[in-house]
Amino acid sequence: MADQDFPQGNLMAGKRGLIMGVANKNSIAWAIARQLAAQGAELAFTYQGDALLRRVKPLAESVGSDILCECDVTNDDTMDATFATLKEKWGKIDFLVHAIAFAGKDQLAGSFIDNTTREGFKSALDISAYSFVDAGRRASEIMNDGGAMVTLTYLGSERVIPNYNVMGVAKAALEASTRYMAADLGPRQIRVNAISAGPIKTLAAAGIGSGRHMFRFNKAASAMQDNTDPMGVAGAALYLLSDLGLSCTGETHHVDGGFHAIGMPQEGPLRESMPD
Ligand code: NAD
Ligand code: 0WE
Repeated sequence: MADQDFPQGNLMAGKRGLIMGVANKNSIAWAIARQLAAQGAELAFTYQGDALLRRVKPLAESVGSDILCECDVTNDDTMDATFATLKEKWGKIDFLVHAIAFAGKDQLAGSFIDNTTREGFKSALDISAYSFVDAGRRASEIMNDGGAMVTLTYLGSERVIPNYNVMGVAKAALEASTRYMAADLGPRQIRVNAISAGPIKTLAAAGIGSGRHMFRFNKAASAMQDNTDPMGVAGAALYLLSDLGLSCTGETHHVDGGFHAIGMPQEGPLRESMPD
């Protein structure tokens, strides 16, 4: 049933959960879904709108999932319906994967101070940060004690990344929300963590102005001198969502080839990729 490229196991046997944020086969949420399915998890998926159903349906079917809910996180009716469906079909769930972010294109270029509008700020924070609080609360209401939640974040929350702008502010709010959620749900042994992934070629990373420069710079300046492999992100999600992750909560775990750990990169690779 599960994909060939992830070895089979039983770390998630008997666990059921919701995956939010698959758009296509390159989505980080899809790598996570395949990894969890390979370990015996039963999955349900949300998709953002009719346009994406065509892509998400075959993916869901390929891991044996028949629960597919349309869900726009800015629309309470679709959020209500998604969690009502899970309650009706399964009763209880064991985990939640949140891999959703959006800011208006006009908010992701040039000067942060000049280009960030009130509406742009509100919408980015609503879709990219509040949605985890909202989905997390709804999920917690039907989650078995001992369950877990994971969201995806990016270094732009901690450091300035050109053009990431209001998304960096949203990711800072998302990481702080992760800690507050962890505190609230800790007494029920529900763990809440974030994975801070390095740049990965997905729909959300496509078409960003400085894309080529960013991937080359990340490769050259990371400890491992390579770009981030979504398989590593999926492995981290498996750890955090399975019982391997016991006692780990409120954490932001970097999976970025060590980019975040480097203060100043070695001279060689950086100079070769960026000649004077
Ligand atoms: P992706 O485009 O495959 O996934 C983004 C998802 O967000 C899509 O499925 C889209 O439908 C969904 N989405 C956006 N607005 C929504 C809304 N209003 N309601 C419901 N869903 C909505 O790209 P991805 O890179 O896999 O992104 C997943 C997560 O990973 C995001 O939170 C992103 O910030 C994070 N992340 C990505 C990278 C990267 O370089 N690709 C690095 C670190 C973190
Ligand atoms: O979180 C992200 C991207 C999220 C994202 C992407 C888009 C593109 C299309 C949010 N909103 C939109 N809005 C759109 O209209 N990443 C971590 C990937 C990413 O995006 C960047 C990055 C990186 C890395 C944007 C600028 C600079 C670096």
